[in-house]
Amino acid sequence: MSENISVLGLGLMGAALADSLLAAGHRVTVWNRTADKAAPLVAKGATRGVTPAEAVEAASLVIVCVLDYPATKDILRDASLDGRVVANLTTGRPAEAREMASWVAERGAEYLDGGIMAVPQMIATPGALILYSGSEQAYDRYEQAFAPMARPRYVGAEPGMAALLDLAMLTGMYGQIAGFLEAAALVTSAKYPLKDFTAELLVPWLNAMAAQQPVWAEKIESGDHRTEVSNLEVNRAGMENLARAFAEQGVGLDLLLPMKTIIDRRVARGLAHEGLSGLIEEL
Ligand code: FVH
Repeated sequence: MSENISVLGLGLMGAALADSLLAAGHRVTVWNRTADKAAPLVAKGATRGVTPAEAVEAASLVIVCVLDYPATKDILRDASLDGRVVANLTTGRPAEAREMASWVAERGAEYLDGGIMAVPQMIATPGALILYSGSEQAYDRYEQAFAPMARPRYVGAEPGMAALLDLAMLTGMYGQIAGFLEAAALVTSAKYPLKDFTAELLVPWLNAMAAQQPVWAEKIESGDHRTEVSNLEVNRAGMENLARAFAEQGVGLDLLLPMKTIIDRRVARGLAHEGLSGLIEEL
């Protein structure tokens, strides 16, 4: 079903979102602070809103994707939101999403907050995901309309949940990047070909380790950190070994040292029999 959708914010991400909605046959109105960024979309059939208020007026679903939440509010302040659904796909904190949900509700609209798990080039491809939280009624109404941008997934009525899960996924990513960079520094210090190491050894190993994470999640939820794999004493010795080997190779272990500190602390507390999942109790 073709919908009237407005997209406010045509940076790299907003433009990709608007483009995917146009390609799916929706009637799209666009607005951007720097007006000329709308031109390529207008050439493809989008309508240009001269002001944010005019763009909002044109649609029942208003998608916002700008730099931050203060910019989102600036844009929407003079628009008549009454009876509309605002889907704010701007990246922010859970507290900002909750505050924005109240602000939008005061203006008579339903609110969805979104976390985009994709870069602009991934929009409209199978790997892209957008998390939504907030009004379930609004999500059900527009789930089909969201689909061309990225696979939509509703994560609950609490408006801050999409932002929180977005941050959690980024946290996992940063941890993985930290591990990769340390591994790469060690490998290059020995002049071993990094591309071979990465593709042939590291990636399969990380995939096998990642497959264990649902088991860890179960342990964390149950609070039972006993392990049949390797306890904290084994990991303490392993980390000690790692730290010494890095020092001998002349490579810093700065990105991983906080983990070693926490393992040492937990072992010193008499919890050497637990597995690594128990480290969560220290956070
Ligand atoms: N690009 C990415 O890979 C990430 C992926 C995950 C989600 N993010 C978030 O998406 C939001 C927009 O990011 P973007 O990539 O589109 O960023 P830019 O290309 O830099 O465009 C920024 C747009 O925001 C407009 N803008 C900034 N400040 C204001 C303001 N005060 N009032 C109105 N609009 C404003 C800007 O307008 P202009 O500079 O073109 O006039 C662009 O439309 C962001 O939350 C990412 O974290 C993207």
